[in-house]
Amino acid sequence: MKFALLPLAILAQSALGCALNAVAVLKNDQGAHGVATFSQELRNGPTKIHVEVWGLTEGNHGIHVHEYGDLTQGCNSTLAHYNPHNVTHGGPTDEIRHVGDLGNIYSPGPDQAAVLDITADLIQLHGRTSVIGRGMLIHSGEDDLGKGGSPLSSTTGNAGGRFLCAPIGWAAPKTTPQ
Ligand SMILES: *[C@@H]1O[C@H](CO)[C@@H](O)[C@H](O)[C@H]1NC(C)=O
Ligand SMILES: *[C@@H]1O[C@H](CO)[C@@H](O)[C@H](O)[C@H]1NC(C)=O
Ligand SMILES: [Cu+2]
Ligand SMILES: [Zn+2]
Repeated sequence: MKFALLPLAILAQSALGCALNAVAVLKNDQGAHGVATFSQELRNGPTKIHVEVWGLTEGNHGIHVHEYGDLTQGCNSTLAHYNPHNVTHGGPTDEIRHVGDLGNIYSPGPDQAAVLDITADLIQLHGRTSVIGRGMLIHSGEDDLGKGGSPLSSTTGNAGGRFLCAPIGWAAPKTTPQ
């Protein structure tokens, strides 16, 4: 009788929102700052990402998960876009893209919040390709989504300098509905 209740308990738990959560707190020497939050309900399911950043110049800025959360050389030591399947760079909805390719975040100007809400089906908090411990990165320029025709298009989207970065760490479960 006791064991029969177990699946019910698991169901009840997921109904209460047993998502895995992660966060990256972004900050740089030029006064730009923001937060990226990640939430994944189901293993192999999509991850909801919410980013809010201040201090970006007006326009689009490339945003990616990079391979490492290592900031010993600033954003440089996060190395390349997280790419466990060794494919070419793309946009966030392209079939061929890096796991870390999230496209661009649009800023209305440095004194206003730049906001991005994206549901990313390759970004995992569970399992072997989890982004936990990797690097969240926002660039000075726009990601051409692999279509810019420059030599860098197929690797970085030619998104310019590395402006803001932070490691992605575990965050506590949320107790309120999302
Ligand atoms: C990061 O790389 C850029 C471009 O190569 C370089 O200008 C900059 O000095 C590097 N920053 C650090 C902290 O190593
Ligand atoms: C990744 O792909 C490139 C180009 O297709 C290839 O040269 C390289 O050997 C591959 N790397 C790994 C680790 O498979
Ligand atoms: Cu990047
Ligand atoms: Zn990429």
